[in-house]
Amino acid sequence: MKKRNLVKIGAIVTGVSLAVCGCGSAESAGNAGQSESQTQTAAGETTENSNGEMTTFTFSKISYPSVTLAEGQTPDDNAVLDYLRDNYQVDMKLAWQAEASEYNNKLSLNIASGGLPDIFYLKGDDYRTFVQLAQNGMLADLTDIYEDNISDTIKNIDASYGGRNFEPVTVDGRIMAVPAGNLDGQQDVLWLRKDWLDNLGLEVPKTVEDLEKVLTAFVYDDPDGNGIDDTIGLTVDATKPVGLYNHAFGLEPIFYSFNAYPSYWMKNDQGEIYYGSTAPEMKEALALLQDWYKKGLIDKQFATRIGSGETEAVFTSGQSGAYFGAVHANYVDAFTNNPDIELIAVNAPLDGSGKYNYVLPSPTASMLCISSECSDPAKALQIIGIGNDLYRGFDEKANKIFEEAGIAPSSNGRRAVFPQGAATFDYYNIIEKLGKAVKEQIDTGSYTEYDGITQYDKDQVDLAAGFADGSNRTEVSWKAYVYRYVASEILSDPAINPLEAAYYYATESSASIQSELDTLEQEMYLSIIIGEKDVDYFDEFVEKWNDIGGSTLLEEVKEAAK
Ligand SMILES: [Ca+2]
Repeated sequence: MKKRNLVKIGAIVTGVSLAVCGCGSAESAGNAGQSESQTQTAAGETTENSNGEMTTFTFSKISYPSVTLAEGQTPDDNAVLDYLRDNYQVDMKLAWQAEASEYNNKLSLNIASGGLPDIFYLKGDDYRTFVQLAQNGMLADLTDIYEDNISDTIKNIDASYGGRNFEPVTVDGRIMAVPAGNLDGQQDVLWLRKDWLDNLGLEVPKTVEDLEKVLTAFVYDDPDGNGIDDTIGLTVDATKPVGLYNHAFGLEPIFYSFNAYPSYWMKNDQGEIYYGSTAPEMKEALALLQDWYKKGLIDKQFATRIGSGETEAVFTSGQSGAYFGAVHANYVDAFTNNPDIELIAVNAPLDGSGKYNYVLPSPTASMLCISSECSDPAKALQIIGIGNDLYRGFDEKANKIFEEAGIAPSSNGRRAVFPQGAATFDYYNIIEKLGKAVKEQIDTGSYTEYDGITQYDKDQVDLAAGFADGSNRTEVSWKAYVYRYVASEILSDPAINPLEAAYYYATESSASIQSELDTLEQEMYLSIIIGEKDVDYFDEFVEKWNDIGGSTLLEEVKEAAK
């Protein structure tokens, strides 16, 4: 193992701050206009080594055991790898793969035994490992080669993040990985049965009080009109009542409407970092939820529904009228069970000043790292860009070959055989962007193609439009319609107020303390909401949280975020 001087975490964060303020190299890396004459990396154009020789890169990726591959296609021998070899003189050899749940462990073992693959995937939740690899000189420094070698597609995508995606991969001022950013537009929204609102003559709720009225009517006024007292208000996930960004069946938006930001490291008006779940604002939201539960507005059985799919079934079976989830969190079973179902997505409840608050996601979902032992990091960057263009379907010739080989156009079908696997690159605001195209198509009969639009995006427009005009009423087209038309539209609502957390990553003690803290916290939510404990138990929770390691984490986060 090559070792450089160990850089202290403070130094890393200095690099991070540089990227944030735009004075670091991240800014120029995100600027597509600065590309100089470079090896053309757009798919479909052959690049050759100056010596015409084959380059070999080993790689590791997530595996997809649930995907059935066509005969003759395996993760380490398939039409994609053949295409890369034949057209780009790169022999991609699968060093190892592991299921998502096992990937971090396998990577740790790989690091311990030495010999990292040339190109390897690293999950966003394994950020500490990335920092340690970068500090120990085990990653190729991409700072000076990124701009000239990454594809134009990824450059354009980078630009959409305004440098945000480079923040975590910039260590000590140097770019140490290719970031695959987390998309905006996946925050929780309120999903409601529009047909129930209409049946009862109710208005779309805006405030907490409005929502309480709607839930009360959903429970007590027979919204499904069958004369039986058989409906449920809000569906909640008992295994995790409160989660982070893009968490279905949680209660996050209720807390956000009280300006409480559970599970995030936030900064107060005095510039001090605190843990959102321990802030005094939490109590008001907890008191409200306890009251709602007592009044029967939250599913009375929710605490017992801990089996797989049980919570979702409460909504899809037609019993419940409301839940929180991202714009994509709609479930085809709801349509299968009731083809007449009508849903709407709403930015509610609003806070006291009319804002719909949410906390932005961690800037990086995952990354592709290049080992410092890699023989040609510049070429590795090129192949990452080429792989992405192929993955996104920008090369007609390749598409035909992949289709003939039976490589599914679906995400997981592709991820199973593409070397980049789960690392996907897309525009920061792609969900809103695609939603606008779908709206334009449905409202006017045509739409303007945006730069970098993929076949998948075009298919979504067609599916949603097909559902809207009645020519294609299937589960798949219903899903596209509800997600891309009904829900995505509210992402442009001016009431939306995205907030940045003060810090998104694990620190030194996270591995040993975090899970115990999380359990304590989730139990607190459950016991207070169902009234097993008084709201004042919250104060006891805060004390306990600090005692069993929360205060240590807070100090580490304050240090890391300096
Ligand atoms: Ca009923």
